[in-house]
Amino acid sequence: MTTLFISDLHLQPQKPAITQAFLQFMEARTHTIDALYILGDLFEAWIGDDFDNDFSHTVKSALTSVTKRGIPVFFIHGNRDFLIGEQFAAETGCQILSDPKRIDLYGTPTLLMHGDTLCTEDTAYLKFRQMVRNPLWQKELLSKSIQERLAIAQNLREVSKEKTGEKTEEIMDVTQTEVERVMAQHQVRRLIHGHTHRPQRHQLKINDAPAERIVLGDWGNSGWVLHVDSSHDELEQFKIG
Ligand code: LP5
Ligand code: MN
Repeated sequence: MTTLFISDLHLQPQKPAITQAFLQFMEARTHTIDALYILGDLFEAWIGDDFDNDFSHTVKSALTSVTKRGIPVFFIHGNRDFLIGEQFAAETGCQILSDPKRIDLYGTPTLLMHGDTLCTEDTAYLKFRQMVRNPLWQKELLSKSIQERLAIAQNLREVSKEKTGEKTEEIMDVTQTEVERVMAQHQVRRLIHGHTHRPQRHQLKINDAPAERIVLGDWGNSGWVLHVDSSHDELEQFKIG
């Protein structure tokens, strides 16, 4: 059987074709798999599990229908949906994993990450990340009203757009030495992550042995899914819309 990996769908009510592609993916592609891993940024923005609307309900139902069939769905937080919490997990049956997470994938130790922490030259972002991943900051934010949280999220997006416009592409990509450090630390020869929206399979060496970094793509005009089984793997791009 196969294990599937997706990330960076950035689901949002304003982009119904991508939501539709996700719903279809969940219905058509998850019947004969061992597990589905979602490596972050499933949502464009998530302001708390207590914010429910038709859109979030639809996405959650699609997840629930898969987990109810006994297919494990694992989730790693992204920088847009780090507020997904225990309530979401309980409602959908998804299991939230730490970042990084080392798994045994058909006998091959594999490291899973969202990918943002690999961008060590983006020091402004990492400082911001440290703030928003602090449980005390999150608790305080989650105690605010939905209206306030929506306004803060919108404000953060505007600041982020402005700041990313000022950063170079190199700063916003992974740092090779950090990739090698993390892979060596966790003793893996395979790393799978998203975040950078630069789908690619990179061959590298860890302690002189061949290794691979597989970068998942974001969903837009096309979607990306990595299939891994015991004998082969494929990073597939498919058309949306
Ligand atoms: O997201 P993307 O790809 O555009 O850019 C990311 C980094 N930006 C972010 C910020 C998010 O986009 C913000 C949206 C979050 C939505 C959910 C939030 C819910 C919480 C609030 C409601 C309860 O992750 C960007 C990286 C880029 O990836 C590439 O890796 O560079 O990093 C930044 O832009 C960060 C800036 O450099 C620093 C921003 C400092 C902002 C300080 C404002 C403090 C206001 C506090 C308000 C409470
Ligand atoms: Mn991201």
